[in-house]
Amino acid sequence: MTTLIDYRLEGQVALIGLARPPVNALGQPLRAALAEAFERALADAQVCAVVIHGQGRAFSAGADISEFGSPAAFATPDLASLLCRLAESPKPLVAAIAGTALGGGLETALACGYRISAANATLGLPETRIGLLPGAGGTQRLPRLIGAQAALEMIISGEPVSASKALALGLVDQVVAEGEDLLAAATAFAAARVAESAPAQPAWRHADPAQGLPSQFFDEYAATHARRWKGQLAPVLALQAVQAACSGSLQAGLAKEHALFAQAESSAQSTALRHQFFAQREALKIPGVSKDIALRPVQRVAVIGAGTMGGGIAMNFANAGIPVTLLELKGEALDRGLAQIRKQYDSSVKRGKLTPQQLDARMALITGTLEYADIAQADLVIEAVFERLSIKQNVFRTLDEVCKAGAILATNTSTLDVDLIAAVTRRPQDVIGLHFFSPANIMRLLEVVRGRETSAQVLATTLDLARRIDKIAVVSGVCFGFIGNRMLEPYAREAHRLVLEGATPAQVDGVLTDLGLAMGVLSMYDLAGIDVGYLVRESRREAIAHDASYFKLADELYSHGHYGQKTGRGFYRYEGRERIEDYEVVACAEVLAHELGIARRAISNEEIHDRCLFMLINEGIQLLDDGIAQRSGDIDLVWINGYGFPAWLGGPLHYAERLGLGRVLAGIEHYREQLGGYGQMWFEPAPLLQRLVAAGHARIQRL
Ligand code: T1G
Repeated sequence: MTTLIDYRLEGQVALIGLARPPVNALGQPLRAALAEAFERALADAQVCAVVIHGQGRAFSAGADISEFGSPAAFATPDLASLLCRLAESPKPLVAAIAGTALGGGLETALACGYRISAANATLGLPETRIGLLPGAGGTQRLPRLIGAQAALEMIISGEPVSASKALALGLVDQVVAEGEDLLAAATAFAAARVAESAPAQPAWRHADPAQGLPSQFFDEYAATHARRWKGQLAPVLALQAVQAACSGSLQAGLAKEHALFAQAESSAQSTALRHQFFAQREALKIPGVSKDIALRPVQRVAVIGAGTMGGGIAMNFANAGIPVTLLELKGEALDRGLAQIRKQYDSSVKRGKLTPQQLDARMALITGTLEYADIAQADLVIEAVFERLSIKQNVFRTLDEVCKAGAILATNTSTLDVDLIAAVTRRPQDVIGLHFFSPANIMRLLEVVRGRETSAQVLATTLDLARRIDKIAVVSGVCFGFIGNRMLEPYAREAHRLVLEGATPAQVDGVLTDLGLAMGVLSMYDLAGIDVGYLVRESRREAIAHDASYFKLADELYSHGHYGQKTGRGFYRYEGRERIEDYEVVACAEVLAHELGIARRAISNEEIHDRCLFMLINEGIQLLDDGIAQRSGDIDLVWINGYGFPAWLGGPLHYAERLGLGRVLAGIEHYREQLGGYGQMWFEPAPLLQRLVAAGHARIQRL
């Protein structure tokens, strides 16, 4: 028997333990070992029942995602066929689920006649999150076990359910209380089935999974969710698979599932989403920093500044059960900040996202103060005051005086130089940037900005803390705008300039939202505030003074007090939440273009796509070459989780690889020639892009 399976007998029951750390991913070697152990149990006359369980922290996290896109994914024994073999077992099979049973892991449990779960286990079919659908019988067996509607919800949402919910659904037969021995309970359950001559496979509870559902159920479900699925393939295919479970035999349904799964697995969307899955885990690996490095304990946090950002940041810690002290200079600002936090929690309660008890518990974790002395014992302090260097430096001088030795001092700056902030303290090794994205309690992205002197321990501690508060952390070096906002500059420059050259804001934004972005960049400026953009530009006017023509329209809107949604007018007019094209903006662009000597013309959607996206991509490649970003996947994560870039395109750099790096370079060189002086000034291909194309590389990497 291989080391991948722990096989032993308990009386007449064979125990098959999946033992492939860390999560019993069902790669080909584990599949083969499971098949061998199963056949051994079947052949042993002494064995009357079988329990399958997982060693370590998971029953099984499903198929080995790294196999997809290669023949290994379907290498014999493929999971679907193996599970059909298990499902035909003449001896009762019991799945003993501890930790997590996800994807093919849950499908393995579904192929067993019975399922016993630990009370704190979670069970789910998250395949749509990586552009797939359950491909080993889940879309056929789950509906027959819990009904088509409940099965569809689990499969389309990808959301795991708790053991108690699974029991209520009929997904598991028994839940074993915490502290009780799951394996012993499962073994006893199996022996009891034998004693009562129970069938190896009980009859399906929902032999007709759609019974009781309206005839148009699936069409109505698709119509209801079409907008949210915008452009995504996996949910559509998953729905077709579940529909097949309601209109034919299990065998026919399995064949249909297999065909749909093959379509999903070979799709560019699934490739992109699987890239994102691994990129999220790679981002936490820091070259030169051991994953076993000792971390500093972070049990108490303080936030300086109770404004929108400070309040949102504080909520992250309360949500994770970490006490947080919110410090302000003035009482009314503090009261306003605390009231805003409570208001946000209240709305979560109204939406059913939070219970009143949870609201009270979270508010109890947030303490307001006007005294720096009250944060002297904090393990981590996050500064979130006005975005001006001198103001932040004063705060850090105070923190340096007040805070205990070893406290981590973080700045939430979005553009300022973290090294200049660290330099005013006597402990630059304890200073780091933690750039939260607004709204800070919602957006999952956290740019962790590593200063020149930030210690490895401080960096590793903040990355671990990011995980605790459910943020997707990406490490950035120090430069203007770090990774996200630095790439936003050229991307937004092209959008603004294109409006001067003849496109309308709606046309520019439409190209970007048609690609899948959550918002077009001009709508995004209207949301963030044209005044905010203006003030950031003002803070670095000398850096862009040589040609700020592209922002003249935004400056003009600012001068008229048109700040965007907050004033009801910006690049668009706003009536309530409705965004309406404003032809006065176009007229203003015409006047400015004339003054700037910019010839106006009809602009194609292709030109908008190429200029905005290629400049975004080019800056990302430059960031990689500069060492500000560690790897291209990090850059993709920033734009997916901070700027609404479609995850099913994998992020801007993964998208560039799909377009072809040669096409991106050719496009940049084309506009460099086509756009005269403006093109010469701004369409400078990143040297790394040129080197990658010259060397024939299809993947973006440092050379
Ligand atoms: N395949 C390959 N590697 C996996 C994996 C998987 N399914 N799950 C985790 N890993 C690796 C991960 O990359 C990391 O590696 C390490 O394990 C620890 O993971 C046929 C088609 C289970 C909740 O989508 O959600 O089944 O970085 O850091 O935070 O129908 O892992 O250490 O080198 O995430 O404790 C469906 C994916 C697959 C579940 C644990 N299953 N995994 O979280 O640890 S498709 C999933 C997770 C499928 C079938 C279909 C989480 C977790 P490294 P981790 P964690």
